[in-house]
Amino acid sequence: MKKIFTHENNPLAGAHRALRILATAALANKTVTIDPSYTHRTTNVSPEFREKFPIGQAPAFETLDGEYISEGSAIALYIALKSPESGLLPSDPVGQALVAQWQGFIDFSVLGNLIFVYGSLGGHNGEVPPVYVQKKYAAAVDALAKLDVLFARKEAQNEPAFLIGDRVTLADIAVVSGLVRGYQSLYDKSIQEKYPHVMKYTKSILAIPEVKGVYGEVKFAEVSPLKLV
Ligand SMILES: N[C@@H](CCC(=O)N[C@@H](CS)C(=O)NCC(=O)O)C(=O)O
Repeated sequence: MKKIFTHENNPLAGAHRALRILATAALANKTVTIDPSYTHRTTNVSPEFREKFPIGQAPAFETLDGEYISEGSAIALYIALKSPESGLLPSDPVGQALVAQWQGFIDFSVLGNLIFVYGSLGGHNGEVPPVYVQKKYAAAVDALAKLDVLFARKEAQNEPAFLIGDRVTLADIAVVSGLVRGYQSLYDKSIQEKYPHVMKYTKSILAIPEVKGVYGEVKFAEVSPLKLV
């Protein structure tokens, strides 16, 4: 039905953005294909690509009607909007604003920090003072801790373990896609044990058949390459 351009079709290489889109599509009952001709830093710097996608980043998404969308969160939103019957987007303004809230939270407070740390560990950020890398890591863990408090409270009050209302929404898919990126490495066993409620929530979303069909068995990290000080 529609296709994405992405270099992130390998979950081991940190495919959180593509996986968020594919899991949304699975729940929305829409077929989205990954364009195999995409080559990162070749395709996305070409004039033809830039004309369609001025941001020049992956993932990028082309609809069947020839519309072009960048940013993983915007692409997932589009797919959810095209499937109102899926319930992925709440119908009320507050619910829709909360989806934006959770997408922003995971993109900036979790992924922004995690990706900076991964980039620094991989030597991609130049000379970064270790104390600054630590600060970013601590911020990513702090975001996880906040989610843990939320899900502990929901459990104590017998509320459903979803971010919005009593069913899975795009907010859950977005947040879990970012958390998985953390659980694959920096959110290691010691952190998983310290924040069990958000871990349980993540596993429950990953167990939804459509989501599992996209993610398969997620491998949770045992030991982080960085210690929290
Ligand atoms: N906020 C964007 C970030 C996308 C992004 O940073 N993409 C990187 C690859 S992971 C990219 O395409 N960078 C351009 C390049 O490396 O040429 C999203 O969530 O989709």
